[in-house]
Amino acid sequence: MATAAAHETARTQAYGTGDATDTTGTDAYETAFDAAVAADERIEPRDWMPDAYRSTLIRQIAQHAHSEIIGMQPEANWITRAPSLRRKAILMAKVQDEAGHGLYLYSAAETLGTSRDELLDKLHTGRQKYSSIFNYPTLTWADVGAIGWLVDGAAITNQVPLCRCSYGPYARAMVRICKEESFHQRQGYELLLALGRGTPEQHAMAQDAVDRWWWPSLMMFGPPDDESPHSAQSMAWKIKRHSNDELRQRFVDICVPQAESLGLTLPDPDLRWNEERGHHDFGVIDWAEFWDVLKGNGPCNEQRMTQRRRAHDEGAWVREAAAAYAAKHSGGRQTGETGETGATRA
Ligand code: BYC
Repeated sequence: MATAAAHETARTQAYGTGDATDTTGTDAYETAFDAAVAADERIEPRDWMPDAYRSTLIRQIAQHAHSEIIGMQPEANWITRAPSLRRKAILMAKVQDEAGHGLYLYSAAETLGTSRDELLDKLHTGRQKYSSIFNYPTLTWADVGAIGWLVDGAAITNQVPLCRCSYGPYARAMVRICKEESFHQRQGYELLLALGRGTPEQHAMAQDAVDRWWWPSLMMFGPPDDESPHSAQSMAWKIKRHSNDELRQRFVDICVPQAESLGLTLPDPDLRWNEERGHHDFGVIDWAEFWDVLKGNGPCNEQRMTQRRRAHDEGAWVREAAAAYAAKHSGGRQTGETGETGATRA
């Protein structure tokens, strides 16, 4: 690990002129970048960074942003049928939060030199992914609870370490997202607790939802470490702080006592405490199903993408109106024709 003083010298040499786009002296830039990562400092948008670091971040942040906005669909499915005004208000707030997370994340990706239009185009044309989890259907009201408890719980486990990601804008966006996800997780837990303590039918509905969401939630952490092409480099760059399998294990260990408190069982006959490892052993994940869902063959892939493209097309007038409004109020400071202001992309 570089000392802080060595890093400071390298950084001054590289960035001293303030012109990080200068292509001469790339070695010094690279040294400064490596030193900053080694010293656990944040890389900021104007800092020099390797092209592959930039493209890895764009890939991951875009996939994350897409997951947030596609993730609104399965839950929004239940807003009109929430069983009480209180539950409806909570669910609406949660779904709205997910839209907000998408906005923070698209903004973080834009600091890397891409645009939201470009990223959405890649999503709509299948060139970028979103999380596999949102290709499963929400069949009953209990699914809202299972998503909150398991899906948001998995998201928190994965995302808390991202608050320490080496790229500043992503790390900072994650702080607020994790706080909100924490609220989401608790509402799901509380919802399942109410159902679990309710009538036998309500308990059975909660159990059925957990049975269907458990394995897909474990898949959210990505493929096993030995089949994860990006993990090693992303961890070396401190984008990812833990491997997929480490986080998956952490999640299983968290969920087991919570399931007991809920009075629900996790659908895995191989799940048991391993004294030697200090962790729970768990059964084999169906990776063929995971890769199949990624290829577009999950139960809801087509429905999610059709709905996303339709929402985008139907929102065109909002984007146009916002662009016209921004142009009108820019007082000649911008032409408005590219639509490249925050206000133009509502
Ligand atoms: N689904 O080398 P790997 C949420 C892809 S929660 C789909 O391990 P990486 C929310 C991966 O992209 C969900 N694709 O990749 C919660 C790569 O494909 P490409 C979103 C997956 O990036 C509640 C290939 O498989 N969270 O937002 O090092 C309500 C090889 O994988 C999945 C995030 O995105 C998957 N489950 O690690 C609403 C968190 N897993 O790109 C919303 C940030 C892997 O080469 N992301 N792939 O074509 C991450 O932490 C990492 O990107 C991952 C994957 C751990 C997911």
